[in-house]
Amino acid sequence: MLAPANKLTLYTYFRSSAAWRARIALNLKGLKPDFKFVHLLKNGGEQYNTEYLRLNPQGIVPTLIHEDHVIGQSMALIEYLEERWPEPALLPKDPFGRARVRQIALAIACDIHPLSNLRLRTYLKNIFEASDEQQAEWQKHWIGVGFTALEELLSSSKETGKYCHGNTPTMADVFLIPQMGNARRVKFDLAHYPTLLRIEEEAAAHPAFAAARPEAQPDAE
Ligand SMILES: N[C@@H](CCC(=O)N[C@@H](CS)C(=O)NCC(=O)O)C(=O)O
Repeated sequence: MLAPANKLTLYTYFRSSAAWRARIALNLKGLKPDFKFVHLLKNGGEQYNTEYLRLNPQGIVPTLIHEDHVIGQSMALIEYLEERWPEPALLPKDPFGRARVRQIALAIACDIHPLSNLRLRTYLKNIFEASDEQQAEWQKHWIGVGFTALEELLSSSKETGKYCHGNTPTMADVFLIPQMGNARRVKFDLAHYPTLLRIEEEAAAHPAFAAARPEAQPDAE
């Protein structure tokens, strides 16, 4: 089922990996939102505009609007899509499987991604005078800690298939692929993560993932 285009609006920024998650999930569900672009660097960061802060007081993207309801936080908005448009399912049916998929997604959303966020890097720079190289080292360190655990989790489980859980994309892949993109941006060495690389390659051939890539976005620079 497709939502009328004028009823779904996504506030996004091409480089944002959290918005990238939302774009993948929308594509997988066959939903076509209107895009509103929030440039995180221009004009002191458009996420800090009064108008945007009214929608998302955290000053972060993505934000989804549906039927006049405003939903922030990528996990919350993707779970919302899953509940409103259950097919194709991004969570398995069985409770253990659902927990495993959420475990993978949350390992990224809570324990890797926030440590690389723009405002955190800006703080490292402004308060601790961290250079660009030092900020990149910081990011690589925390990506390494998180990816080492994920590689172990995925490579040691029979539940892992072509994707993180089985042979079709789930919410775990929706979170993993953009984080792989972040890793590549800071030239993190992915050679030690064969399972993550294999899943990334699988997803790259899927149209919903391909269309969500930063470079495929209308606001890409
Ligand atoms: N936990 C949030 C994270 C959102 C987030 O951190 N978005 C970043 C871009 S990936 C952002 O808007 N950063 C703005 C800033 O740091 O100023 C979610 O999953 O939606």
